[in-house]
Parts: sequence; C-alpha cells; structure tokens
Amino acid sequence: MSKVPPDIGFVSSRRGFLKRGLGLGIGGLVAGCGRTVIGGSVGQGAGSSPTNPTDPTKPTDPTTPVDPTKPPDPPKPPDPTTPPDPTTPPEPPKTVDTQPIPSGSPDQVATTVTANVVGVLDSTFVGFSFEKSELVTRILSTANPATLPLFTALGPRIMRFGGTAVDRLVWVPDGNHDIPAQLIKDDINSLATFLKRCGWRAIYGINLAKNDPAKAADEAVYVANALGNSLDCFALGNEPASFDRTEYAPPAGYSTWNYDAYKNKWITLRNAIVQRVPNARFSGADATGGSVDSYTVPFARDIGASRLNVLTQHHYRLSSTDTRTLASLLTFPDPRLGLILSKVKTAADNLGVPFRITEANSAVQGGADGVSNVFGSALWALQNIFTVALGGASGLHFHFGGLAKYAPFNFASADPTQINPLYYGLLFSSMAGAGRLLQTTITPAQQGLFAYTIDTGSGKSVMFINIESRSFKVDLKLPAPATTITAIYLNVNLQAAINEVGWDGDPLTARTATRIQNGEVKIGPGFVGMGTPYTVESRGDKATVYVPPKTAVLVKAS
Ligand code: BDP
Repeated sequence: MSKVPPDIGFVSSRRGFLKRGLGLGIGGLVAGCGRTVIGGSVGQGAGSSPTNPTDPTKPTDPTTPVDPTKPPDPPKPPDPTTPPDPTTPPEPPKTVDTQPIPSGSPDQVATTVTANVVGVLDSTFVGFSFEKSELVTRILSTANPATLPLFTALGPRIMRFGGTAVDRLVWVPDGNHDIPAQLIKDDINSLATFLKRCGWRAIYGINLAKNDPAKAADEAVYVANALGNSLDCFALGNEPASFDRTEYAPPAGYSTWNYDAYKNKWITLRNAIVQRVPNARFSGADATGGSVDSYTVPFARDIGASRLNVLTQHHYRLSSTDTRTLASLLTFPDPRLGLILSKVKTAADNLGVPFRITEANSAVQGGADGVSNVFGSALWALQNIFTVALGGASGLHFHFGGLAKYAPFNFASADPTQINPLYYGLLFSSMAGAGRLLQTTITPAQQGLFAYTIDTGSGKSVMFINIESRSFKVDLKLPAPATTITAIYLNVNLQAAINEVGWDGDPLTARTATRIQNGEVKIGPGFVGMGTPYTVESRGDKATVYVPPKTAVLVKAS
C-alpha cells in the first residue's frame, strides 16, 4: 500500500490515473456533504475532504488560520414576537449541490434521447443465480440478519437455483442436514421463509442427470407447497450438453447422451411433475453459450409452448480459453453475446415465450481474480445489463455461490463476509428503475462511453457508463422538457483507491474502493449511505452533464 499524502485531494499531476483524476473530477469523487441514508445509519465515507462551500471543486484554503479564541456565532433564536406567516411555505432543507465541473478540458459530446422505444428493462430483470448446493449450506437464511438487506435493496427480483450442483444433489426429504449431497425438507422450508421475507421469487432447478420421474415429482410437490407464490417456475438440469464431459457420466439409462436423449428425459420428468403439480411452470434449457445451436434452438423448436413458459440460456463473458484480463472484460462489444441473444430471441419469439439469461457472469470457473472482483466489473455489469435488455431478454441472472471471485458478495458459512464491486453495479442499476428503453445516441460515438435511457413512467433515467480515462461534457437532449434533473455517481472513493492500488494505480482494479455517491454498502442492517444527488444545469429539454473518467453517472429527469 502506498502512503497517502496529506494534501491528497488537491494535488494535480500528470502521472498516474488517480493523480490525473484529482484534476478531472475531484468534487465528484470525494463529495461528502449533504449525506442521506437509505435504510439506516451510515458513517462518513472514506476520503471526504474539506471543500470550499462556494465551489465544491476547490478546497478550503488551509493557509487561512482559524482564530481559536473566537467561538463560532451561535444560531439566532426565532423571534417569538413575530407570528409565523401562514402564506410562506417553510424553506425546504438544502439537500443538493450542483454537479461539479471537472477541471481541465473534458471532451465534448452530444447525447440525444428520443421517444422511440427500443426495448424494455423489466422490473425483475437483474436477478441472481445460485449453485443449488447453497440451499443445503443455507446461506440464504433469515437467521443471517445481514443477508436479507442485500436482497431487499435491489427490490423484488428472481433468484435461480441451478449450476452444476443441481445435477449432483439428491432429494432425500427426511435425510440428514449434515450430508452435503442431500437436500432435505428443512432446506426448502428455510428458502421459503427467506423468499417471503425478501419478496423475491425462485426459479427452482431439479436434478435431471441423476433422477427418476417419481423422485423429481416428489421434490416438486414439496417445493410447490412450501414456496407457494414465491415459486416462479421449475427448471430441469443444468447445461445438458456438458453431461458428455469427463466429470459427468451420462445420466443413468443413457449410454449415449445427446440432444434427443435430453429432450426425452426432460419431457418425461416434466410430465411426471405436472401430474402432481398441475399448474407447474417450466423454464429451460439452461444451455451454455456454446450449445445454443445444438440445444437451445432445437429445444425451443421441439418442446411446444404448452410445456415451456420461459426459454433460458447461459452466457459468461470470458471462457476458460479467453484472455482473462480486465482489459478483455471491458472490451465492447462482447464478441459472442450479440449472436447468442439474436438466436435465442428468434427461438423464443417463434415459440411465443419470453427468454432470460439465467446464468451469467464475467468469467467461468468461478471468475478471475483482479477481473471479476474489481471496480471494472461493476461498470462491465451495467453495460452488460443494458446490452442484454436491448437484445430482448426479460432477465439476467448473475451467478455465484460461496467464495466465487465473481460473487456480488461473498458468504462464508453464515452472514456475508464481503461486498464486492459487482454488487454496487447491480444496486446502481436498480436505482435507475425499470421501464421502456428509449433510443439514446452519443455523437460523436466514443469507444468507451455508453448511454442508455429508461422511461420509468415517472421520469427518465439516463445511464452514462464511462470506462475511459477522460471526462466528458455532455450536451443532453431529452424527448420532453424536465423540471428537475439530478445526477449520482458510481465510482471509486479516491482516497480508498489510492490506499489500495497506489498513487499511480488504476481505479478499475480496486477491490474495496467502490462507492455510490461516495456511500459505502455495509454488511448489516441499514447499510447504504451516500451523498445527496447533484443538481444538473438544465433548460427545458436540454441539460449539461459532466461524466468523470471511469465513472457511471445516473441522471434522473422528471
Ligand atoms: C457454469 C456452471 C456453474 C459454474 C460455472 C463456472 O453451470 O455451475 O459454477 O460454469 O465455471 O457452466 O464458474
């Protein structure tokens, strides 16, 4: 760790991004005044610096001595002889600061939002996917008080249980909690309580590889009764093409495992479940990105809309053979995603059902250190969310479990142990709201600056994602005049980032410095605190927005 100079906030230098950042966006990076608290109490965010009250981008002059002998003026008491004027409304508390102007010369671009609807961001769009074994570990338990707020803060969503664990776990209803391969009734009861408390629903995966129809139906009956309305639908098995791989034997009874064998087994299990849970809904085929043509597309073609409610697909940005670096993760567009989305969308449209990406994340094999668990992954996630939504999906589930590097937050055995940058990205996206996506263009187009707009019904949320080391001055044109325009930032706290990655380091590589409007997500109830939104200078349907380097800016116009 490098030593932080005492005048950290106010030094300008050409060396190193973090040094340059001081000149470009210090006001935004260290804003700490006018703090609000969502859901509880919060300490002062790390890195808050004394700012000049008349110009937040300038420091107070540390050379002006304060006279220690002179006490500060006490506040004037109200004059009891003057009755309050009933016609004058009380002054609203001053809660906003104007958006700071980056020093230097930001690049100038125009962003135009039109009324053209180009997609939908569903209110359940961002969800989680868990290894089903996490039902046995019971990390999602109301007995862990710090876990619940991490879910409720995102709003009511959908969590999916699957992963490779789904085809290993065996339903032993009255089995032993201490045997990890056994799923027992109490595991489901614990999930049911958790779902009800956090308002999420579940896509519940049932073993396909090593299961028989009667057992599958038994489990489904128990789950449907226990979860009630919290059950979104069932899924059967995980990544069926992978059963050929050496670590899986082909499912019992199938010497040759291929698409036809999968389809037959899927239909057999599904029919057995429907006999006992007549209103059961199903999703599938949960195939890998590499098996869209061999599994997803034929499955959608063959299965029939009467049997399938949601077509599902997996996609990880970096495979095991890709270059697993942050630079690769942040190279847009994702070279495989566009084609996967268009094929799955066509298949789903032909069948007449929605589709979701039920398992996704930055890099397979549990993620890559320094890639999946650093601030850059939060910006990647935002960009991925809008890309997948514009590709027509109804949902995107970030997969994790235990101590995976791509986890939004890590669990040990009970309460979460660490909140990772990815969680901030997902939380920031939920702050933008949901609704129709409006056509949004940046002129001239930039390699690493992206903009998306959600029409939430009560206003417009414009999301800027800047992975460049440059700041931008954006002339924003909205489809209609707005009376209030505000902005909040997702970025790193400057001092925390310097402490972590050093004075010359890249904030995108910081693991613990991510903040939303300088607020830190804490483990425990009442866990997010942040500065109040900035006001953005606007005139009718036009506004000037500053986008600091390596920052996402959420602009809300209403
Ligand atoms: C997917 C599996 C999931 C793994 C993930 C990974 O479905 O269970 O955890 O790969 O490699 O293919 O991280």
